[in-house]
Amino acid sequence: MKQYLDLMRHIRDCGVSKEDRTGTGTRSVFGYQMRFDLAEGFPLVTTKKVHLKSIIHELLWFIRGDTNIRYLVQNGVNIWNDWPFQSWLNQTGQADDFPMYTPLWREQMKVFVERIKEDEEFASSYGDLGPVYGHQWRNFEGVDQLAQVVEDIKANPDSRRLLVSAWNPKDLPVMVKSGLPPCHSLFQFYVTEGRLSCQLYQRSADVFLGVPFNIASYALLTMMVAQVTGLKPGDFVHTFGDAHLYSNHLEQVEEQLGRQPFPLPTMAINPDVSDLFAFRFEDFELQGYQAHPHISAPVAV
Ligand code: THF
Repeated sequence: MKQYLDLMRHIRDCGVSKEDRTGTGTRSVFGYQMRFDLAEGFPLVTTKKVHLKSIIHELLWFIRGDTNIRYLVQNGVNIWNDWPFQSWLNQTGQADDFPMYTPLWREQMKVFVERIKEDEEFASSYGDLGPVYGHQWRNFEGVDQLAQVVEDIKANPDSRRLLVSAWNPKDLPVMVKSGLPPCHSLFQFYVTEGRLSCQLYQRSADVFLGVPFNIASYALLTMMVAQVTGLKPGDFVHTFGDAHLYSNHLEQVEEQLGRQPFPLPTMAINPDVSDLFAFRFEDFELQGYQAHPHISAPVAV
């Protein structure tokens, strides 16, 4: 995963300081590209331990077309909680009592998450992120783009139109209200010599926290789509718009840049699954993952 360390180093050394929506402040570059040959191993960052379980559940959640955090929290995945939690605080007039990131705020988050798990009605009122990834992949103005692209890859592998867009201008106002407009906005498949490659255009990237998740997630999606279309996984190409390091992640970045990467792990996928929509968590097994200790950092909301 030299590619990932190179990206962090590039932003640290060549990035300019830029204010952002969250008020945190960033160092940022515009335009960058990384490439991972999936035959060389599964591209999971090794210079800090990355929680693959969250990544797999999040991807299965996208593929289901689900947009409610209930499935995630019921499976112990907490990466999407900050947004609906903060919006519940705002809507119910509690925001002033629980200032963001304070211990009190964290305690109240637990209360919120428990209610999402236990109370289905509460979850449907306050756990939905709006028409985010899952919705756009499976139901973009009525179009099931994911099912369609799998059929298109099988029927016409030479096609140059194998795209899925999560960027739906019509839905942007609602997405802004309930969460975020999609950061990983568009992806395209490409087939040659029996290999399936995938390129992602990510308009905005939180390089320390989000990007290790994004790389692993799209690498896994590429392997899954390859399996169900009878192809071998090719390259995952990761293209960025605004790639940034939040100013409150810079110490963690230095620590990580001082570490030596380990050899990549491999990902074994149950070979019996031939339908993209039939994968379950148990169908994936990461083998030989050796990683440096986890480094934690706050997520900017
Ligand atoms: N917003 C911001 N500011 N950063 C992001 O990375 C991000 N995402 C998604 C949507 N908005 C974003 C959400 N994805 C973590 C990881 C991915 C996320 C959000 C949060 C995170 O906190 N990771 C910790 C904990 C891991 C865990 O709980 O399993 C980590 O240390 O990796 C980018 O798509």
